[in-house]
Amino acid sequence: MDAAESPRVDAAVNRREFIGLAGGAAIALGLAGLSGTARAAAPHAAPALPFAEDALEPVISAKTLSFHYGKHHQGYVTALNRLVNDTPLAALSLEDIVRTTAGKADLAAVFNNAAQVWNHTFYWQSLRAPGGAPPPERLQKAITDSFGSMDAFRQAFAAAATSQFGSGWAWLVADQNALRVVKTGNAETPLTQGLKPLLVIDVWEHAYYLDYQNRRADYVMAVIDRLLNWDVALANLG
Ligand code: MN3
Repeated sequence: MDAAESPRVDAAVNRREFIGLAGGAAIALGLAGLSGTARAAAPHAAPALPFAEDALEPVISAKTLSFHYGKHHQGYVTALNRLVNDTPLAALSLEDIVRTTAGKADLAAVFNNAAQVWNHTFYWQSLRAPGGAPPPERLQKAITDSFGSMDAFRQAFAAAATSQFGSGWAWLVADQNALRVVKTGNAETPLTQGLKPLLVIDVWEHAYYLDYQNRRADYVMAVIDRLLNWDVALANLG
């Protein structure tokens, strides 16, 4: 345990007396892909990748996958477990930690690590081995109803992913009955914004720098055109 961090988190949590946690814990997950892992309490773990480390080549190399999953994702898991250990937050599921700590300055370290664990697990599930098959018909209709055409969606998603300044994420989300593209900075996640995430692209430099260096747009277009897991998006849409 990190002696410098845990007492501070513990004190912040105790001051709050966990008002509102019962409500947070009662929120249904609603996401097909994350239901098992996101509902488990500490110690948290990075779920196994849904594909082999070389399965996304040549769009994303095995070397990138190895570092991204094995070092970055795992690093957030390790930090999160250290931060919540011996605090009341240890009893909460990953998703409830994200919801409970969002927007609270004194719990920013917990939020950042918990949300990054959640976002990365969601990112792996958003991807599949290079393909190019169009979305299932129902999802295609939802996309064209909201964006006008598949190509307009593609352009909107790419624009969000390439225009996010600095580190962050580009998301396809369901907002009530419409689909939207949104971008979030650092660890921020639409999970806490009343939106239902369907797909995400990680645009932190660690996601593409070994393969694309500064060419984020090339990485983004390759992911959009070849790696998006439409079946998972449809399952998340529900
Ligand atoms: Mn990442």
